Amino acid sequence: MSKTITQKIFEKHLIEGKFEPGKEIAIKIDQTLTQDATGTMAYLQFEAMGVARVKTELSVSFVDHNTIQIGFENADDHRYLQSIADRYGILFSRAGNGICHQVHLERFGKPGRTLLGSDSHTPTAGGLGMIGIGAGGLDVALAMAGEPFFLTCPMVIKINLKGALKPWVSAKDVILKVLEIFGTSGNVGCVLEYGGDGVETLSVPERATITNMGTECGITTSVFPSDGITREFLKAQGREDDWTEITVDEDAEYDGIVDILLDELVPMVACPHNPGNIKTIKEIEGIIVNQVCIGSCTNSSYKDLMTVAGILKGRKTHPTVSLVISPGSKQVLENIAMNGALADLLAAGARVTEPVCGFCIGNSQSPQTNAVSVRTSNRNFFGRSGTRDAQVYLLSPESAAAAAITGKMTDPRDLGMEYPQVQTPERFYTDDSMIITPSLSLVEIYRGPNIGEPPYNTPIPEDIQGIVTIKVGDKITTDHIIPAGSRMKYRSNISAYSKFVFEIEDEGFANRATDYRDKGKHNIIVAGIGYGQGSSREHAAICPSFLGVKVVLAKSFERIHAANLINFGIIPLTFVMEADYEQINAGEEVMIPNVRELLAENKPLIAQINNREIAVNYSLTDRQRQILLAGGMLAYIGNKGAGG
Ligand code: MIC
Ligand code: SF4
Repeated sequence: MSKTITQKIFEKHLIEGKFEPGKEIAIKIDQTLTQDATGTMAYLQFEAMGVARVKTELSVSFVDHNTIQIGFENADDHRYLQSIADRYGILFSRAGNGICHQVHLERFGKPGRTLLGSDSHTPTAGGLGMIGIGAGGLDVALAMAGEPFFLTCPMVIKINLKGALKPWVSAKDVILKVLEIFGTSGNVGCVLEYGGDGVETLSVPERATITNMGTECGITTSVFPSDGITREFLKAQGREDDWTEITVDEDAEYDGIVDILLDELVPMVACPHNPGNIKTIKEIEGIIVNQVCIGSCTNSSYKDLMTVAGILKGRKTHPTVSLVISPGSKQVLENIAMNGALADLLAAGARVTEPVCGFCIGNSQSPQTNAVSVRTSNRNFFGRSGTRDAQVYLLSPESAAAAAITGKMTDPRDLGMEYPQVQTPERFYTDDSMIITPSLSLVEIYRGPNIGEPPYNTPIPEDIQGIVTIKVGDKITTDHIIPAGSRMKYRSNISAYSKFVFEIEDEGFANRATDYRDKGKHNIIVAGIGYGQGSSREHAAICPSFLGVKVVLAKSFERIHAANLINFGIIPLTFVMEADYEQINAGEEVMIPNVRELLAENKPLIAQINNREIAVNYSLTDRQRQILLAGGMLAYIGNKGAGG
């Protein structure tokens, strides 16, 4: 039978179930990655599993998010992570070595393998022909302990790329087009598999831009074939031996096919405050721009920065624009330093930062009040830049460089210059000295005062006797639930971090929830469609669970967040009739009787609100119901034993 690339890789890794879309399957994970902001919690949970060393082929711990180091917290976290890596057999990519996804692509990714990462942009690895999936830290910890990863077997949709991109139009415009077609919700359980003659016109980092930002569609992952271009990339990294060919079989059947004509694409932009809010640059031309940020795991490759350097060479940044450039990795920075392009960027007035997430996560370079900030990153959620009223637009490096020069939104085709065609070196300068190999000795684990305890919840009670502590609308992201930016340094300290839950939506939430919890009431969150979009941060479940949230009742959930809620003992319930969302208000008392019993028997639930009754639903596997009943994954595996 003819097979898609997705099916081939999944089938090679199946541990439970069959490749039948919609059914639960379990797959073997070959590689894992963590980053520091989700990593500390992942490793605290890994330690609690009592496993002597990681059981994967390769596990890497990156430090790239919390590197600002105002106060001791970040540095203490880094040291904790380094000691854990050394002891348990994990490679440690030090702060300054680069953004996890870019470095993983350059140094570790292998076609045909599976990668589970505690970061939602782990699908970046799909640019190399891998299945890269984002998950909560606890699921990644389980994979490191040798446990399979459970997920719903995805449908596979082919994105048929035809032709070739015109000058000034680039990979970012392709993924912005995909976002225009698919939007940011309603795509749970799909893989986007790229094919067509246009694929061979795109290099691996360009493919990785596309698979990276595919995350914003809310899909399981995206994948490209592994072909001659993949081989060339790995050769330039000195890793040709890691290459294997993976292509789709002729006549393979897809669950859907969408054509994209590359020749017809034009420079695009995602407008505030959602990556699915797509226009062409021409439609918003002339808007005055205050800040331009180039970098992030979406667009910070050698090719991206060389293109920007080519555009800026001999020109100056507009006097009212602050131009920030964050290279994706030390490798990219070193290569552009050696060939002189870095000097061109500096001469143009760029503020070049160390290779980290930085501006993208809003923990530095927040723009001025009311600013228009244009960025090459992947998320423009409300408040994420660190400046509440900033208007953030997402676009390609070419369009960002054009705005840096003119001070306004500009279609780069109108710059009146020749497009700088970048030649990628046959062999990059590479130096892995910032990646530390573990000694596996019984080093003492360093625990500064910022390192807390692994989070446990209590089992699901007999009845939910609660109160609607907050009612929110559609497309609430994990950035709305628990902000990153300046608050992110508390990632290892749940009681401190929990004070900021829903800070952006409702500053009184945390106090109210604490008060209700202490009075013995269960907190309930009511939400619209696509609840929990965006980041994989499990803190968006852990912190509410710490505040006594037992139920989220929403119109629909995004995949990673729903899994995180279950892992931390919060029941994700949906409305049987979506219109009932209107029947329930913040501050109302809610009773859901016999939850424990009915959940155990997989029977429907009824929520009683004053004199009204609302039918609520859940779609949980046996395993997920057992996890909830136990009070979350740590309690569940405590009973069952992990990695044994
Ligand atoms: C993000 O881009 O939102 C993050 C920060 O990388 C998150 C992870 C986190 O919150 O630590 C993600 O994408 O998963
Ligand atoms: Fe870092 Fe931004 Fe990428 Fe998240 S999206 S991993 S914060 S660069």
